[in-house]
Amino acid sequence: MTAVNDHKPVGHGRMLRKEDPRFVRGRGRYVDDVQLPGMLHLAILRAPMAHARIVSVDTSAAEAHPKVKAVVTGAALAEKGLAWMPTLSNDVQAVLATDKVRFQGQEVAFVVAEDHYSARDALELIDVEYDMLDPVVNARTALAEGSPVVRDDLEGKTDNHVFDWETGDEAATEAVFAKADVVVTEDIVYPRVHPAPMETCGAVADFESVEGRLTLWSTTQAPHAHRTLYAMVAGLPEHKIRVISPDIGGGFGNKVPIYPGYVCAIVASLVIGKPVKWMEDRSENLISTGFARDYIMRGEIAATREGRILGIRTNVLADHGAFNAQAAPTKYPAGFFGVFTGSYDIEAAHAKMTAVYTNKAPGGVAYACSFRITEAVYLVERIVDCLAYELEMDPVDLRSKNLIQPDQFPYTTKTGWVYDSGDYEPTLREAMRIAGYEELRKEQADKRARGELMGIGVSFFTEAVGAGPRKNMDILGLGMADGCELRVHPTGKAVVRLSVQSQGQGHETTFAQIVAEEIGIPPDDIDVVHGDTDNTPFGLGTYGSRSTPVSGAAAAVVARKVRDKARIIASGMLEVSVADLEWTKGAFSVRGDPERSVTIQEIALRAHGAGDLPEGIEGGLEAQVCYNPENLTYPHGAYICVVDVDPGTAQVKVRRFVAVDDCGTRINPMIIEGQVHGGLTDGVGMALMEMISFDEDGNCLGGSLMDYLLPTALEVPDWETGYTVTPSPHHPIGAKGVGESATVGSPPAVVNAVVDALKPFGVRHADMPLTPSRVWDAMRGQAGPS
Ligand code: MCN
Ligand code: CUN
Repeated sequence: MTAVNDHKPVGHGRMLRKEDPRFVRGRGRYVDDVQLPGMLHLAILRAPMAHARIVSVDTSAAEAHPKVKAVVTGAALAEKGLAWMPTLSNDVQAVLATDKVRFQGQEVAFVVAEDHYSARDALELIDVEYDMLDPVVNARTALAEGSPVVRDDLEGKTDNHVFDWETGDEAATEAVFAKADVVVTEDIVYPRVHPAPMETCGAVADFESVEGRLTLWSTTQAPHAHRTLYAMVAGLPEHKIRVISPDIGGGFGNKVPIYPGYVCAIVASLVIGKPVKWMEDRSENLISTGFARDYIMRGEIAATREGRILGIRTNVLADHGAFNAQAAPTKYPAGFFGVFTGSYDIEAAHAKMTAVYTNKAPGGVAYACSFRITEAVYLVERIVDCLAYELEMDPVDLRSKNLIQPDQFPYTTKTGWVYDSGDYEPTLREAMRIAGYEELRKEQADKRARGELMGIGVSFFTEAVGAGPRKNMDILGLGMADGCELRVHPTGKAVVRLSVQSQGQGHETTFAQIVAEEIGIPPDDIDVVHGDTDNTPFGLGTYGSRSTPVSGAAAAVVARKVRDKARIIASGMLEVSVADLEWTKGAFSVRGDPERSVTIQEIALRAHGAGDLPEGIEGGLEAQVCYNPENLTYPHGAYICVVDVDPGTAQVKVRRFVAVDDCGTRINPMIIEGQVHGGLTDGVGMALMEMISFDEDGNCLGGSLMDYLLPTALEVPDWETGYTVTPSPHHPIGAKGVGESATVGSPPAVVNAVVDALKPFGVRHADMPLTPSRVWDAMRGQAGPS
């Protein structure tokens, strides 16, 4: 793939990642690489069952272990008022269980020892007596009469209800359904999955008791928000807390919440007065930290016989696990699920949701989800295919007929979302062109005639990324805006400080490119500082693909501010008025006399040097902003997947995958491509392999990477990518986010392809993950509820 701006000396373009030399040489510095003098190690005892009352905890044998420094139980934390912490969704979650355990893997006690192995060994010496309780495992029966109550800690709670939520117009939707020629209903499950980043979660807490300073290295996607929450919970003054998020080995949403382990490490360091490290292992990560999805959806679509979509409605049962710890803007209990009307211009829509507590790990909204848009896109893209099936229409034609048209933007959906910009049809056509769609359909027809199972799946998605604006988006009262600071040194090198934090997205490169484009200093001369609350401005962090839409905008705006100041200084240096200056990348020159010019580097030196500056101009060349976005940005994409299904083994092979993404102005095409490749791999994983499942006692069956299957290069094809560019009208450089697009858009394309392959068997829907056994059952008409 080539792009016009691929090889620019400064600014946007395909540029190798500045951070990679460090990573490929093993010089990344992750939380587990932090070693401090006298550091102790913390290990957590976890509940072996899903639901039980704690009768007693005997820690005496563990305390007697020669290398153990402390053993802490929920009861001990309760004495200090630290046994419970707030979640990101205004619920509370046990730091360590006091009354009962509510999911398998829940934190019950912790040990601090001189080394990691002794801490782990001592866990075995803790004797907990449990009184087993019936667990709530199936969300479908969680609200049934007589169901055990998971959250009896909440005052007056007598059932497992978390919240009800509704959007759209019920009556108007009912009316279009009543007049429709065709109504299609399908039950669609998006199973519980896990982000499973390569690096698990962990922290090193170092409390310095004389100055009362706490330094916390932690695997967090949102260091500033975490610091504020620690200040609010632990009562430490915020200016004495420093949260450092060093190199992060993948987040994918897993590292947005605050986990009990972080709090345990902080408490241990506060109490013992030494640095304490906690790193969870793989199983702990999979069974206890932020899960994703777990939506049981009934989708309904109404249309005319000609394939004009009139309305979409859905009823969702959301499994939130034992604590409502989902990360979503406070006013959005269902995240951004409201965009379930997708990319289509329809007459009415309505959604209803009920969320329930179950005896499963808490979390929700993780795994490249854009705050539940993954679920919404899966629902609409699956139900549209069900409609195509019933109408016997080509899924591309059906979509094409209903896409929002370019002149309708900004487009307000029937659930109140304002899509900023889009030009959908060319994106769909580009995907069809790359795929050779017509030929693929011919090939499929030939193969079907021979009894071979080939499927072609299409999805078209619109994403909503870049939360705020702060007036309607906040997390626990913290408005979703981002700060940025830019300082140009006397020699013309610069440092830009961000409030977002990269987990692998390449921010050290792309943010340097954004600034380079605006002020003409080469990206290699711009250092990007992030992930350290002491050295960066406040902001809400990296998730919901908000770094480019929010912080990227902040970086462009701050660079323009610096450039404005540079222009004034240049006017003094060239002795002309500001209006007579022209900006060509990297220098100001006199209009009509280009020989007379000063470079940004020369201006930087003058800004710091001897000699006069124009009146009213302070020395130095730096600026600071806090950017509050006007709206979300709405990237879109068209994906086409081709699969072959082995009729003998029901094995699915993804043969081809074409992804055409539109994320507005493209800052670094190589990085975008990498983001898309990763997201497509995630999508194939979820569609075919990944699921966190439980047995009827609530035991987690996916606690290792032997059971929780992740895709590798062997399971995925060579990705075929393309792009279109529809800039965001409200973003200073027209860029939209892209980090989650492919994870959001690809699962329906894969599932639609598999279902298409199974058309000869009369299959209209089958639930993810489409493992051979599920495909086999579907072929035999036995697909039961998942
Ligand atoms: N980019 C670009 N041009 C655009 C848009 C983005 O060049 N028009 C670049 C950005 O500059 C950035 C990258 O693409 O380097 C992703 O940008 P963006 O879409 O703004 O997303 P974020 O940086 O906010 O990353 C978050 C997003 C999320 S929410 C998840 S989940 C996810 C994802 O990123 N987690 C990831 N991609 C990941 N990639 C890696 N390697 N690791 C993760 O944990
Ligand atoms: Cu929802 S996963 Mo990303 O927003 O960190």
